[in-house]
Amino acid sequence: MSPVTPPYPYARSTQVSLAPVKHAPLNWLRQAHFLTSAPKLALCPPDTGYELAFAGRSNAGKSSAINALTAQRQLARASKTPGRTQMINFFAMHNEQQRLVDLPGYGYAAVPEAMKRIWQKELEKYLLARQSLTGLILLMDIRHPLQTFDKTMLAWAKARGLFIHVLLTKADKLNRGPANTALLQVKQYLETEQLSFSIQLFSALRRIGLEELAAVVAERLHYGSAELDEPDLTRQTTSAHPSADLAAVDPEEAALPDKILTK
Ligand SMILES: Nc1nc2c(ncn2[C@@H]2O[C@H](COP(=O)(O)OP(=O)(O)O)[C@@H](O)[C@H]2O)c(=O)[nH]1
Ligand SMILES: [Mg+2]
Repeated sequence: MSPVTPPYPYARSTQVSLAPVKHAPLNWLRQAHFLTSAPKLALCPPDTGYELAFAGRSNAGKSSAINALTAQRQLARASKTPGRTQMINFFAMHNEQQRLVDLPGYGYAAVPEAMKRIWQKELEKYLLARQSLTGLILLMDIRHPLQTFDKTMLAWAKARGLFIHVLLTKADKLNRGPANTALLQVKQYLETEQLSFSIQLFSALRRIGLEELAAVVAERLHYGSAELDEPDLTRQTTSAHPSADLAAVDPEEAALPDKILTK
């Protein structure tokens, strides 16, 4: 991957024929809908297909990120209603073999300590045992990264060799300089820990890094693979440029944008 590129403002000049690639994953993600909630690993939906999990401490910006990513104001908010907060929430694409998972975070001590421990255990079980899990998106507030919860999640992901993509959220809260400094500091930590990862700045509010995140999600959920192909009404099929249509369904072509840093 290419070196650090400032996250904003966007000035991405691409060839015309690449435009559908840029937008296809975000269009596809609009299909996301609530599938089910599971209070424990044993009650998760069948462990088939592809799943990508979002984790972060409460207030890290997880709901906002999922809502921005799927262009739905309320999708992840629904999981905020009492009783659902401590559950694993599943959202499916049109094809239910492609799922996003909202993992419970911890924080505001509305939950007793013993309960938190039980939850921690379930989370660990999910991360270590779930076969359809293809990666972990770890969200951290750019102003307070690498808290205990984050390090625990990273350790579990590492134990399993799970793909890790880090979002430094609320990037709009910092100017470009400090934001990039934070990005490099976290990157350095992850390298020191010998994790295999990619990392990016993100802001749901300002839509910073949304396309980059969508590309990662699309890749992890095997978007566009023939095996999972179903009619997708949101996908552009009429293009004046023949190569554009090809590119829109070819995941190889939808390579990760250059604003993502990898190890
Ligand atoms: N400035 C800013 N605030 C954000 C952003 N994303 C989330 N927030 C705010 O951070 C708080 C927590 O967000 P939420 O998505 O509910 O976090 P969650 O607990 O991780 O699901 C809310 O007040 C959001 O409005 C962002 O990109 N920029
Ligand atoms: Mg939330």
